[in-house]
Amino acid sequence: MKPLSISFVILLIFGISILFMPKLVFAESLSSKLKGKILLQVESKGEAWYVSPVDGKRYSMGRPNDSFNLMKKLGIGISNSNLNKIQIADENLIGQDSDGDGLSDMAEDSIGTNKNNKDSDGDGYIDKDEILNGYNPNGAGKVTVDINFTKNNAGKIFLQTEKNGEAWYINPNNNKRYFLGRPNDTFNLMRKLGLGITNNDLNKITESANTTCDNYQCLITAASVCQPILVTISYTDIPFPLNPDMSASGQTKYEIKKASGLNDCILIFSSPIAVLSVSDEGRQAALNNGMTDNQINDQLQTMNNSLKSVSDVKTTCQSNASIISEYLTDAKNGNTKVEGKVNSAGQTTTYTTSSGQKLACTVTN
Ligand SMILES: [Ca+2]
Ligand SMILES: [Ca+2]
Ligand SMILES: [Ca+2]
Repeated sequence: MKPLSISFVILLIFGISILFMPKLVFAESLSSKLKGKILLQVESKGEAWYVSPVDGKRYSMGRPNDSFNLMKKLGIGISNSNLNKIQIADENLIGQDSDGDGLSDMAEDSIGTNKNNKDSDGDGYIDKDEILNGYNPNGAGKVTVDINFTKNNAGKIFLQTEKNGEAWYINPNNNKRYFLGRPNDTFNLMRKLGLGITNNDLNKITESANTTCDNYQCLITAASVCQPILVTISYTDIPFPLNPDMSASGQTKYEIKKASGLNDCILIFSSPIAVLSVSDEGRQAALNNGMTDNQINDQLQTMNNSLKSVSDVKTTCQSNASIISEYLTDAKNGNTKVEGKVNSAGQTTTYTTSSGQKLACTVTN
């Protein structure tokens, strides 16, 4: 057969890319159109999603506490002077209200008005009326709303770094900021502001790994259906095999991702980040042997530095969800078996699960 000419190959690649382009462009425009919005999965049980304006990915809102934590996690720090450029919405301002001006104590702490005085600046207009009508509740005149600043930040969640990290959501539909006071307020607000979306359209937006899980059980549950998730599992006081007076604490990060094809699920885990410590008895024994406290600390430091240098090596395993979840169950029970030997470069390790399934894992960095 005659070899294909380079120009023909380029033409072919170009032709193929044209074929796929409309779909890709559409998916991207849908995601960018929905940036910063809350979506409700109407064909399902009404699950709520937030499309981050930062990365364009969708984040599951979960239950009230999950959604509140998610907002805090995705929130971006902002100064009070910048936050004040955005009009406040009449939402989530109720709650315990010591002075009865219609603004909760929590909201007043955040906004900076006096929670024990209906009319903080004594001009005859109560705090809430001033705020909702664009007047400064703490002094004369109006508050200058900066609509360009607001639009540039539409859909974001801001955290007040100069206060106590209170969260505000900038609603792209009306360019107002919504106070995310208590976990239930956040959840109810998100449901109220949410737009219905079909499963088909929702699937065009990349799902972000969920990060609200921190134990093997929820990792295994997610893995069993290949639900994307990021999990950090911490451990403490694990005996150190080389020295009974020492113990290790630290964490391991796991990630589950979807892939296409037969082996359609990916597990990525990083080598544990471990920190060694010495027991009081161990320290006393070393002191009795003539070591000084400084020498003990230096030795610990040296050991921890060398541990640090091997941490964060990532291993990637691609298989089906049931094998991955079985492997994780074995790992949880301290029951993982390595099959045969690792390959010559030490890059691939094959594990055998308790039911005899094989899982090949590759070092990826
Ligand atoms: Ca009040
Ligand atoms: Ca007040
Ligand atoms: Ca006033």
